This record gives sequence, C-alpha cells and structure tokens, in this order.
Amino acid sequence: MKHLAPFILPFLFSFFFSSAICSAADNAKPNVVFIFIDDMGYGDIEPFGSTKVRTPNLNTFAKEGRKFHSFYATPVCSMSRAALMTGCYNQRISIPGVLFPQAKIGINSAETTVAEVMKSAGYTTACIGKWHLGHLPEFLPTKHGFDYYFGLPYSNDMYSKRPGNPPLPLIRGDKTIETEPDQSLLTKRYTEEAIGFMKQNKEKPFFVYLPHTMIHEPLAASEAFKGKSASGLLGDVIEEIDWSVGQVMKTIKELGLDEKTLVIFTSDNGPDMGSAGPFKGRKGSNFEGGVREPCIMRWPGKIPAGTQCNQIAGNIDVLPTLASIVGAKLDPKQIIDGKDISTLMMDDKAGPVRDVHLYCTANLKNPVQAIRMGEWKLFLPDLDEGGAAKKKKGNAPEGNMLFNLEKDPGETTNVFDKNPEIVEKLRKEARTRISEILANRRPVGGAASSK
Ligand SMILES: [Ca+2]
Repeated sequence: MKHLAPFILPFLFSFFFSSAICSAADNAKPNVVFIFIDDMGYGDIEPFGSTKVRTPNLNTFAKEGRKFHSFYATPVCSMSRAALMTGCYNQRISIPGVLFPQAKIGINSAETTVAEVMKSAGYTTACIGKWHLGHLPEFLPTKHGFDYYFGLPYSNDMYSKRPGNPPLPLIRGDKTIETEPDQSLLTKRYTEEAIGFMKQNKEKPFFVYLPHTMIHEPLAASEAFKGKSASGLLGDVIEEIDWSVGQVMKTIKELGLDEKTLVIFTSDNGPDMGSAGPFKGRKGSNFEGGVREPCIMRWPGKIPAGTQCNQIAGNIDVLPTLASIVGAKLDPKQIIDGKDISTLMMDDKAGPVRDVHLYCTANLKNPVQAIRMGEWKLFLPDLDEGGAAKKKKGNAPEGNMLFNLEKDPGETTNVFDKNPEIVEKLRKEARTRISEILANRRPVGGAASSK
C-alpha cells in the first residue's frame, strides 16, 4: 500500500477539493424567476403609483425588493423579447417589432439566449407563457435553451377570430396540445405550471421565465377575479397578475428557497389600455411611456429591501447580469449591447453602469428613433423616418426634440433650440453607435429559406 500513496493522494486531494468547490459554487447560484407582463404600463400597479387597482402582493414584493425607475423595454412585443433573450438591441439581431402567425422568421439558432447561458451554468430552465420569437419548430423555446415550455407562441389576439389566422395554439414542449384555449384561464394555468416546475426542480438551480399573456388584449380574467376590481376588466386582469406573483412568492418561501431566489418583475412595452404614469406616449411609441417599464427585483440578503434605483437599465442588461451572477462565461466574439448591472441591483449607492440608451424601432430600415445620454434624450428625425411610432394620437414624435428627462420626465418641454452643443454631442454618439450596429448586424433566423 505504502508505495501507492504518492499516486492516490493527489487523486483524493483533487476529488475532495473539486467537490468542495462545486458545492460552494452551487450554493452561490440563486434560482432565477423572471416575470414578464405583456403591455403593462409604468403606472399600472400600486408600487409605481396606480390608485386604480389593488396589488397587495406586488406592494409587499416592492417593499422587500428594489424598484427600478429607468428600466427600458421597447415599443412592442417581439423586439422586447429579442432584447431580453439575447442581451442585444433587436436591431442588432434583425428581429422586427412584432412577429405574426404567418411569419417564417424567428430567433436565429446562432444567437445565445439567456436560457442557454443559464444552462451552461448548470441550471434547469422553463419558459411558461408567451414566446413571440418565432412559432415554427426551429424557433420554439425548447430549441433555444429551455428544457420545458408551456404557452402561446405569439400574442393572444392572433387567433382565428381575426381573418387569415390559424386557431391559436397552446403548446407544451414542441407539441400543440390545444387550440383556442380559454383565455380567462391562462394566468391561472401559467401560474400553476410555474409552481409545479419550481416544486419539481427545488433541489437544483432553476431559471423560470414566466412571460404572461395578459394584460394584452383580448383581456380575460378567471371567475375568481372577473368583476372584482374597482376598474373594470383591465383592473381584474391586473389583480389576477398580482395574485400570480403572490402564488409564485408563496411557493418560493414554502420550498425554503427565499434567500436563494432572485425574482424580477417587469413588462415588455408601455400600456395599450392601462397607464403610463407620468410619461407621455403608450405602446408603440418611443416616448418614455412606450418603453419605460415598472421593474422590481427581489433577492433577500443581496438586494437592499425597500430601495429604488434611478440609473439607466433595461431588458438588454438581463443576460450579461445573470451571466455574472451565476458565473457563466459569455463568448467574447458575440457582441451584445447590455451591461452587467448587478452593482445597480445590490449596491444602493452604485453609480451608472450604462449612460447611453438607444430607442430602437420596429423597422429594420430606420433602426434608432432616439438616444438617451444621462439626463438628455434626443429624437433623431433625420436618422429615422417614422420608426416604431404607432400612428396613435400623441404617440408619433415629429421634428427635432431634445428633453431633459430628469427635469422633464413627461417630455413636455422641447429644449432643442437652446442646447446646440448637447444636440451635437448626442447626434454624434447616435451616429457612431448606429454605424457599429449596422456594421455588425446579424441575420434573423429563417431569413435565407424564406427568400
Ligand atoms: Ca407587448
């Protein structure tokens, strides 16, 4: 035996050493639940100023977490999900505003999604809800890093009541299990699926992406919520979403995972029917109301409770931030736009991480409609010919406009003429950034075969 010791000891040492490292790393890996609402405006819930609905669960969630007041999505659905899933502006990866049931394109398989990043760090992943990055088999969540999928491949108004659309599919995995599902039950069913998944996977780190179908029209609430709010069906639907958040949080606590779970709540674009709070513009607009979202993050012991962050952040930052938190390596050759904002989450005194935000459009020919640098926001009419702005009253910006968002978050006072130097500085920055995106733009999935 004696003569074997020199060979065995290093093995034993390395075995114990590596298992110690593994278990320490696993303990450091929080579960992540990302709740993404469809079409919820900044002012649609009580923590962000609503007085029309009751959101007790979100109120508690906000008290225990941190509110982000400059958290950016994009004007409409698919482009927002593209940004969230890839850490890139939709323009970089050629995803247009909204994908319809007739679309032959979707997220390119060459892109690295946040689910793939989480999987690379040992996570089990689920997407429960509305996907909207391509409904053809190659584009579904199960082909892009999600172990599990249950939900609608696109918006709930893309159903057979609208001429030319096939019956709305409800998918599990990669199979359609129902068509034209009862929409009043979607919030409840998604919630039950998410709870079931967390219970089943409580022993390992999980990533649950929960993109609700509501509060996108046609609105529908289950019997328990229908007619119960003080502000009509929209209020009922928002209050059911609040119930869903409460159920998710209750499950996390019951499973003893409270300290080990980061939960993020936000929305994909401004309100269609609800409230943009103090901001101008609605869904479809690059005024703040179209793109600035309610956002709350909660992780006990890591994120300071009851605090607020006013620094620029957004969906594009989610992928690099989660990669940093879970210790996943990103491919340095894959250019992304987002930054690691974990300091903004965990340090109440953190300075800005990303001083610039581009307000991208749904239109690949006119990629950027406005730019924000610090407190200033400049619209770029000479660089954009209409862009994403829906032709809805008050939504479409016209002409040269500069706003100071800190002094004038409602974009009421155009100070373009008074600040030529700032205008020039922002224009220059916008040109540089747009040129870089166009020079490094990557193709959408399926584009070659559809031509
Ligand atoms: Ca939406």
